[in-house]
Amino acid sequence: MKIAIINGPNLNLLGKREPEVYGSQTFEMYLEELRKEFPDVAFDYFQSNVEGELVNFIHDSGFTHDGIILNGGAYTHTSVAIRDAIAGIRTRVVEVHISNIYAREEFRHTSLTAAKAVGVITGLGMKGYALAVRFFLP
Ligand code: CA2
Repeated sequence: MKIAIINGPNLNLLGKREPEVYGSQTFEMYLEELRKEFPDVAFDYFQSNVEGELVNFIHDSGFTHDGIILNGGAYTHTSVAIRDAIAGIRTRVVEVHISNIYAREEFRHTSLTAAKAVGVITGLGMKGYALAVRFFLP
C-alpha cells in the first residue's frame, strides 16, 4: 500500500510557530509515528509552498499511489488549479486540516478542493492524518 501525504504552504512551520493552533510537533516527527503505526504502508511525503509544485506532485502520485492525503493549507480556500488536479487523477484524495476550518475565520469555511476529495477530516489535530490512512487500508 502506497500513500502520498501532501502538505501545502506554511505547513513546514509546524512545531515552530502557533502551537496553540497547530500543536508542537513538526510534521517530520509525526511522520515517524505514522511509519511505526502503519509498518505496511509506504509513505511518500511532499511539502511545498508553491502551488504549481503541489499540482505537479498530485499529478505524479495520482496514478501510482493507493491514496493521497492532502492538506492544501491556505490553497484549500483559493486554488482552482489544485481542485482541477484532484479531479484529473485516478487516486482518491482525503482532505485533512489540523484545525477546524469551520471554527475559524469565515474565509476558511470554503474549500474549493473538498468537493473533488472523497472526504474531509478537519479539526482533529495531527490525528486526522492517521484517520485518513485508516480510510485507505483494506
Ligand atoms: O488547519 C489546517 O490544517 C489548515 O490547512 C492550515 C493552513 C490554513 O491556511 C488552513 O486554513 C487550515 C495554514 C497552515 C499554516 O501552518 C502553520 C503552522 C505553524 C505556524 C504557522 C503556520
